[in-house]
This record gives sequence, C-alpha cells and structure tokens, in this order.
Amino acid sequence: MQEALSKYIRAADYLSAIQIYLQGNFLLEESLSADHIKTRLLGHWGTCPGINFTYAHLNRAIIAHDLEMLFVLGPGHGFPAIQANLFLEGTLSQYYKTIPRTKAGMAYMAGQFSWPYGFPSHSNPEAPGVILEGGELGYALATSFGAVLDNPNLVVACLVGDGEAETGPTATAWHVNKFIDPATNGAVLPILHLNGYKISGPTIYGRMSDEELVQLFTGYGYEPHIVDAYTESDVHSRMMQVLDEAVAAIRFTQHIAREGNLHKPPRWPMIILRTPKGWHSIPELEGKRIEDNHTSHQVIAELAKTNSTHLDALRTWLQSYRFEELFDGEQFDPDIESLVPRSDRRMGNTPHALGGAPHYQKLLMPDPAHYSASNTCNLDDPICGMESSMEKIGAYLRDMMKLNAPHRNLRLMSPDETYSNKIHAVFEYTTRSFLWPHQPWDKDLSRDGRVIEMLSEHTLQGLLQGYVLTGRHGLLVSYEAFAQIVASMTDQYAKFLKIARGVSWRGTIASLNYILTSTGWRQEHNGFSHQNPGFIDGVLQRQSDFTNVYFPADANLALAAFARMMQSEQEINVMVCEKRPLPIWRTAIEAARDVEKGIAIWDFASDDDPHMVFASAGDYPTQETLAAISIVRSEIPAFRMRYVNINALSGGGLGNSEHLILRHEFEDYFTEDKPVRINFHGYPQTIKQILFDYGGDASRFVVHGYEESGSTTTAFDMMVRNHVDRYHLAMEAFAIAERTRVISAQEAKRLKDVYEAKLRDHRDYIIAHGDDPIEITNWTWQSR
Ligand SMILES: Cc1ncc(C[n+]2csc(CCOP(=O)(O)OP(=O)(O)O)c2C)c(N)n1
Ligand SMILES: [Mg+2]
Repeated sequence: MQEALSKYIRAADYLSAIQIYLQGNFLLEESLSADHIKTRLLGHWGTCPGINFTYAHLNRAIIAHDLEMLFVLGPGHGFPAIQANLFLEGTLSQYYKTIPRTKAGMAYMAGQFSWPYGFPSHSNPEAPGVILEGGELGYALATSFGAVLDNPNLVVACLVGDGEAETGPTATAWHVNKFIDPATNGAVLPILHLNGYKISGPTIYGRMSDEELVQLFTGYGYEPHIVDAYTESDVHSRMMQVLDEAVAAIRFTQHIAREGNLHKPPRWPMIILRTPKGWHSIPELEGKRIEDNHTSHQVIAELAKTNSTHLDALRTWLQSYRFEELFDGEQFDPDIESLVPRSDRRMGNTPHALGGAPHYQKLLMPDPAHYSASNTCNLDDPICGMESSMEKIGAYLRDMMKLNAPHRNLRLMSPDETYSNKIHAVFEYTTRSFLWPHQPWDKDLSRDGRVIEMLSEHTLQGLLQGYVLTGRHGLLVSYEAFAQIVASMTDQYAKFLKIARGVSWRGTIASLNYILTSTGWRQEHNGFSHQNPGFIDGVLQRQSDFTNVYFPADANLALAAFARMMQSEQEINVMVCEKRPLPIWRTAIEAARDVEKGIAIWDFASDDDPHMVFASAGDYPTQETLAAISIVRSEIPAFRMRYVNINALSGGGLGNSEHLILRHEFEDYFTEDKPVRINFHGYPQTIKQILFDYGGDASRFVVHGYEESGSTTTAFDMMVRNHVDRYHLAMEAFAIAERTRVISAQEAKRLKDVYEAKLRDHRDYIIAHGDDPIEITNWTWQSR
C-alpha cells in the first residue's frame, strides 16, 4: 500500500507542479526548455505536496472504510493540488468534456491553470466537490462543521493551514465540537497542516512543540494524533494507522450516541500533520533553502523561463517524479487506480457539494398571514395595535421548524441573542444544541437543538455557509452593529455564489439569510458602539441580481419579507427590523403585495396631485415620516403630500432583485418634478448611490439617515440628532409649502419657530426627566 500511495502522490505532485509552470511538453517527452514555460508563472506550490499526501491517504481510507467523505481545503491557494486530484480520480473529466483523463486532458488542465479566461489559481465553484473558495483564509473549519450538521453519515476532512490556524475565525471554530451531537450529525476530521510557514515567515503552530499542541487540542476536547513526516521512518504507515484509528473513533462515538449510551462529551479525533513546505521539490537554489522553508510558498525557480540555473533546477525537479512511469498518456499505473474510490464516493463527486436533489428540498412554509397582526384591521384605521416584528418572526420560525422537522434541514444561528432579539418563541419547539455538561438551571439546552448559539459571528456564518452549500436552509440573526464582523465573509460568499450560479452542474441551494435586529435606532441604552447600520452597504454595493435588503416597517411586512427570503434560492438576503412593538401599518394582504413589489404608495397617508413626496425605508424612519405627515396635515390642511414606502433595496436598485423599479416606473412613485424627502434606516449615502442610477434632477431629493451621531440618550433624541425625526421632517415640508406658495413666508416662519421650540423643549425635557415625553412615546396616527 505504501508503494501505491507513493506513486499516487508522485503523480499528484507532478500534475500540481506542471499547472504552475508548463505551457507545452506536459509529459516531458522532450528536454525541458524555456519555450515550454509559461510567460507568467502564477500559483502556490508550497502547500500542494501536503494536500496531495492527505488526499491520497483519504482516498485509501474512503475505500477501506466505505466512507461518505467531503474534503474542505482551508488554504484555497493549493488549488493546483485539488485540480490534480480531481483529474486523477476522474471527476474533472466527468464534469468537463474538455478535460478527458488523457494526455490531451492533462495538457488542457495544465495549460489553462492561472491563464486568462482559464482556471483561477484558487479553489473555486467551477471545481466539483468544492464548497469553500479559501482565498480569504480562516473559514474552512466552521464551513466543515456546517456541512456535517444533520448529515449523520458524512465525514468532512478539513485541511487547515498552520497560517490559517492563526486567524480568529479558525481559533474559535475548534469549539464547534461542543455543538455536534454524534447521534444526529456527521463528523469533522480536522487535519492541521503544519508545513511550518505562511508567506515569508514561520507559523505559531509550526513552532509549537508536540507537547504544547497535544495539550492545546486535548484542552479543546479533541484526541490529537501527530503524524510527523520529519521523524516517522514510514510516514505512510503512520498516516494509515492514524486515519484508521480516527475513523474507528468517529464510528464508535456515533454508534454509542445513536444507541443512547453517550454519557460524557465525545472526544473527536484530529490530526496534526507535519510536512516540509514544498516537500519533494528543489532543496536549494542559488544558495537559498527552498524546500522546507517559506521560500517555497509560491513559485519556486521563478526565473525558469529566462535563467538557465532556474530552468535546470525545474527540469531536475520535474523529472524526479518519473511521471512517465505512472502515466502513458491514456492509463495510470494500476497502483494509482487502486486508490481511486468508486464514482459516488470520490470526494470531488460527493452529492453533498452539488446542491439540488436529493440533499436540497424546498422548505415547507406556514402561511405568514396566519401570524399577521392585522387580519381584522379596518382599512380606514391603519394603526391596528403595536406588535414586535421579531416576536412574530419567532413564532413563524418556530412553526416552520415544526413543519420541516422530518427533513431536519432548517437551523438558526445566533450569538446567544435568541432571547435578546425576541425570537425565543422557537424555544417552544426546539432548544440550543450543547454537548458539554448541562446544569439543572440551564434553560433551552439539549444535545440536539435546531439553534446554535456561540458568541462568534464568524463561526456562525461559517456554519451557515457550510449548511446552505450542502443543500439545507438557515439564517443568522445578529445585532445590526455586529454583523459588520462578518462583512468580509459575506463578500467572499457573494463571490462564490456569483460564480456558482453560472455553473450548470451546480444544483439549487437556499439563500443565505440574515436578520439584523436590535438596530441602531434603539440602541440608545448601549450607545454609540451599538449604532452601526453599515453591514448593508457592502451587500448593496455588490451583485445586483441576487442581493436584497428588506426594511419592513411593521410586523406584517416583516413576516411577508421573511417568508420570501426563506423560500428564495441562491440569493443573499438581509432583513433589518426592530424587536420592540411598533404600529401595524399594513394588513397581511397589503404586506404581501408590498413585499412582492418592493415599494408602495400608502394611500392612507397620500393625497392626489401632491406638492411633495415623503418616502422612507425602515421601521422607525417610517414611523417618524408618518408622524411628520400627520403634523403637516394638521398644520397646513391645503398642502398635499404622498407617502412612498420602500421595503426593499437590491444592489440593482429600488425594490427586490425579482422586481426592480425600472427607470420609467420611478416617476410613478416619485413624480416627475416634485421635491422628495427620503427618511432612510441606514447611512444616507447608501441609498443615494442607488438613486443616482434613476437619473433626473438630483436636487429635488434630500435623504436623511444615520449620520454617525449616536450616544446613550433617548430613542427620540437619537432620531433628532440624526435629523430623521418628525419635527425636522415637518419643518422641511413647511419650507416646501412656502416655496410652492401654499403658505406665506410669514406662516412658514411661524411654524418653523413652533417646531424649533418643540425640539428645544424636548431636549430640556429629556435632560430633566431622563426619558421622552408621553406625546412622543404614545403617539398614534390620526386620520384626517
Ligand atoms: C485572511 C487572509 N489574510 C491574509 C491572506 C494572505 N495569505 C495568502 S496565503 C498566506 C499564508 C498561508 O499560510 P498557511 O495557512 O500556512 O498555508 P500554506 O502554508 O499551506 O500555504 C497568507 C497570509 C489571506 N489569503 N487571507
Ligand atoms: Mg503553512
């Protein structure tokens, strides 16, 4: 077996290396010359040999133990190795007719690597079996854990780079073992790849002693196994033995848990693999140590096209694999073939990474109208009581979980905010997963809950990505301000999704869904640190055709938007809504219609032939806008206003990605030429960039929103400080009424003085009493 493994790895290493260097002579049939070398040498060599070593051994273990295994590569820059293995196992030719498993296919694969319009240099969605790009390091482990949730037979082998292991997201993800119930979930087998180096320096883990590493990972709840290529006399037999023990340990733990006999936290195996970076390549070049040094990280012998010393070193190195003994251009050596698992067990061909049936199923959805707050609403009386959007969503999600229980395909991720964010109705049905000891006074904990609560937004996002990319559904609910922590992960996911959506053989997956709550407008008790609506900016600046941000103004709109998000496919959706009770403005039917369109004129607050238009996006901004309209109506009955509610924005414009408001429709809402005041939930700039594309006279639009003016103050004062409150808005309408000659300059001045005095009085009142006056807190809409 050692012989077969060595041959397989030699072939994989050779196939990895030629992708980086060669544009011809792929089988080294002639003596290597400068003509055969690509003009631009782009790629990462150093990590590849360790990946190939691991992949070969995993293949052996898959065959020996009939494993259902998925491979997640942390250092995605090791893509030449992934592609080499996909070629060797035949998956690449199965998915790409242009890459047959022949000399011609090999030439195509190598020639197109890191080539303009060819293959990218990093793991990517065009490669079968890949669920992580790995360009931005740190997310492999959490993604792997996400993939094994509710996949009891799946083992995910996750190769973590030792540089990657220094990242915050990886550091926290080790702890997900505390949430994985072996009775109902699969297992992650982490393989920490200590090749000792990052780009130009040593890694922390690489320089830790075996004893320190064993203590660290034992403390984290693992059973660490060290495989050290430097010291083992027969590293293959050691790796085989360790993998066999790991598989046995995983199966034993799962077996006793599934029999109901697991009485203490399971101790999952993990492997610490020490290999030299750039293993089996060029030991030294021009007096510089290459193999087993950081210098092997990217391209080695990088001057091979122009410098004969480099070319000679490259030739000697590539010849050292004796690839011609392993592949005749048609067939691989039988020993290599013996390490290729049967088709449906190949890591590149796992159906778990494909999306679509059988692993993806649409969610069964309760009817949101059954949860609505205003079924009995009288349309003449738009306010039908106060409801918390998040409480309604909690109840809806609870029943969605119940309905989909047989499929075990819906999860909620939260940084211990399910209560704080008021969606705890889910605990009437489910619990939080927690494997470590429970105390009698703990609440809502069990080994097998649908909710994972860990105070690491990174880990939660990684879990959700892994879960969704393997065909299931979920959402991450976060305080609005702290969603920013994962903004970059969302960007990376969006990049993956953009490409994946265009890959024909990738099946359907669910959308990646977020709810951002405990929003900045009601963080007056926590203050400035908790006031940050910036997460949506990144989302809206990116892919226009599949990103949506919803701003439901009430609980019914929130239910309708949430139902749409959870039913949608292959999108990124963010809903921003408040958790405290707020007025209900829309019936369930109106809410469904508004969400479908993304934008709506609300008749109860609108006049025909308006002098001006008020618009808003967000719950508090909407309440303030409607309060302003009601003030202006009472002060200037002859002044006509229209109210437009924007409940969704997408990267492409107003509305959602299915129903964008087109340029010619814009005037149906905002008129041709009337002044428009927009009250926005987030930073004003965020919506201004969307309005720009609608053209026309920008000077008639004024946008208010969060101006980074926050503090520990009252709720209404937060809005005053940012000029989104009813008084400031009303004063703007008075000025427009004067300009349009509905009122005299004198009357405009009088009104302005009255409302400036109100603002001063409010300030004095809150300084004296510590809270907003009752006329603000108990305000209700008055129809005329
Ligand atoms: C989050 C992040 N920071 C920095 C980089 C730049 N970078 C690319 S590769 C690399 C070193 C990776 O080291 P390691 O994880 O040990 O990978 P390997 O040695 O296997 O190549 C760094 C810092 C990155 N890709 N992602
Ligand atoms: Mg490394």
